[in-house]
Amino acid sequence: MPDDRCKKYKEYGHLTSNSVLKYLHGVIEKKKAGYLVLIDPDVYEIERCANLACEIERAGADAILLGGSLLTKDLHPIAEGLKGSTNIPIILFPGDSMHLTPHADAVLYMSLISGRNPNYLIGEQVKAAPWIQQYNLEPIPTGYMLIDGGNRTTVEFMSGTVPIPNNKPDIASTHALAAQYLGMKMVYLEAGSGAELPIPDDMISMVDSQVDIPLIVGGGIRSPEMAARKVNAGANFIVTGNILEENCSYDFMKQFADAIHS
Ligand code: 1GP
Repeated sequence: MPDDRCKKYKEYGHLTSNSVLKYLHGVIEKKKAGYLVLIDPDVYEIERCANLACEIERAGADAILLGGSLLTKDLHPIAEGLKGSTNIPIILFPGDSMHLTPHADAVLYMSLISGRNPNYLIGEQVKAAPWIQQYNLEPIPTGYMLIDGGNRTTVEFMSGTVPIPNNKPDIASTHALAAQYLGMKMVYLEAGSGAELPIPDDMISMVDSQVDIPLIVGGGIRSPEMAARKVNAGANFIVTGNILEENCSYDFMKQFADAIHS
């Protein structure tokens, strides 16, 4: 059963426009930076989704990202459970073109621009396009960049791409600039879920200085203090996934939200 306390959050009507991208820009304007909680559908039980979404919203997160590199469960009921109990956007974060559901508001329409695998540059996007249209999802064109996080991650293995070395901020920033010139609306600097090393601050700063589009940073962010440092370096959105799988308490999520928003 969903937590009753969520009803009051429904009434706030955070989504005043139909555009999730506009909403995300509004978050940056109002709060400087936003907090995105990543839910890996393979990790959470369906029964927990309603309460979990409610807790994430109450804790102050700005949106829920739903997805992962690998999907072994039925995404539809999980997304439906989350969406039915929160008023913050559910944004799909798909590992490939099969990871889509109509029970979401938007999808990060990503091209893995750090790699040279045509399937993740354009192949999966072509396969996904008719389903995004049919499901009436808002696509948010995103330049997705994998950066070496010190260990091999699922996304590296599944995509068959080589990450950008984490001591090469110039390579990252030129990729981000290319993403902006190609018309992408966001850049995602990804160290990989469970990365030993998060995206370095100097890389975030250099990318931030090069592009005007919002910068999402995720992978290996384990503490509110670390999240705040990434915001100070120039991140517009912080993603946490793994660490909440170990401790998804309201208090811990709130600490992240507060650190990111302040
Ligand atoms: C992974 O960036 C996200 O795609 C989040 O990473 O699970 O390490 O927080 P973590």
